[in-house]
Amino acid sequence: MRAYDVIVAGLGGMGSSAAYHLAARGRRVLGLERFGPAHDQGASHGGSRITRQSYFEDPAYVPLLLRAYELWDKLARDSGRDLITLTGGLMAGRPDSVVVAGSLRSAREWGLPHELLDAAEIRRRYPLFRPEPDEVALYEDKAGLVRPEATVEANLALAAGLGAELRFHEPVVSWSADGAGVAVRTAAGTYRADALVVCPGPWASRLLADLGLPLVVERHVQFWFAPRGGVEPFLPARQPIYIWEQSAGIQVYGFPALDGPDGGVKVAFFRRGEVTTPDTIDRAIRPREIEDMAAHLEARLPDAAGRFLRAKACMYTNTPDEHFVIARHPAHERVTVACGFSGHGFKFVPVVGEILADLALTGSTPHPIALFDPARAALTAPR
Ligand code: PYC
Repeated sequence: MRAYDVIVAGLGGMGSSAAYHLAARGRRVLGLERFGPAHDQGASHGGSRITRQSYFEDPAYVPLLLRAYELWDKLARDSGRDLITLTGGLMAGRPDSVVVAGSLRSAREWGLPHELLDAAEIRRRYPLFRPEPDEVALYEDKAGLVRPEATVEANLALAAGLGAELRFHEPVVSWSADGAGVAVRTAAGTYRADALVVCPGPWASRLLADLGLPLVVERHVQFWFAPRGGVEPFLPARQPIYIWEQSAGIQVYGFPALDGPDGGVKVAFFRRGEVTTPDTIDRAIRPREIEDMAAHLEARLPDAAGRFLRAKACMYTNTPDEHFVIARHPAHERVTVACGFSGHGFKFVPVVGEILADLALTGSTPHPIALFDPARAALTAPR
């Protein structure tokens, strides 16, 4: 059997990017994926994902975002695909909400261009939105959206063009590592390589069970509605992406109309998932869920609350602190792991691929990834 330098287990957003970066560094790469290319069974589908730089989750993400933006442009150029669109973004809520206060903190700490809009100014610039009188928004023009399926396809095509062998519909059953290398078993056989990168998405608890990470998989729903008066006011030139923290901590996010007059606008609740597993997730959409979202739109973005078009379930893999896990495996220096992206990882895909290639090939990375340590207190504290 052919020998590989690195095996990448899981070819969603992060794994496809790792495969591309490793192949671009001249390594013999084998990529293994349980479904087909750019599938809709995990966390890398739905046509759009938010990107932004004034990062409310933690200012430590900002340098990674700055590098990610460079790599998004490069990936789009190298693949000839339309992968990133900057529409500007509104991070809205009360001044002390996580979304507004956290975004402002990152913007100030890193000197990122931004504006703070009060409710009257939000209404004046973006009359589609109905903020409460005491709500405000941080606006940043570097926010926008990235295209998950096209990104995975671009990474896979570039990796394959550089000689990576990509095998689909071949789930990894188990892996082992010792001083001599790694062995990865699938239903079709056992593959050997010098190193392994594990990007399992929601299947992390199975493929990385030995790490004992307290990961929780959640089912989330993305909805598309036809705007009442047509898509014109919702086109990307007029409508920014937004994350809006409303009363009781509910966060809603949404996109402009991306896919022509019949594509509708996409909206979703951010931190309002239902605990599930990749084997048991209910992919059917319940009438109650559609009614809930329609009622939310009616109150806050009424022109978007036209006909329900479609909805799609996807999965988040959450860590307790909602920060990622990216590291060399603590017990196996030939194994690198990336998981727990907690519903906000896709915008980092190109830089995570770069980091995983660094870790797999040299054991370290110049990127600041201390926040993603699997040994951090939030992941190891008794619960
Ligand atoms: O990835 O930035 C993000 C995001 C916000 C809401 C849902 N995802």
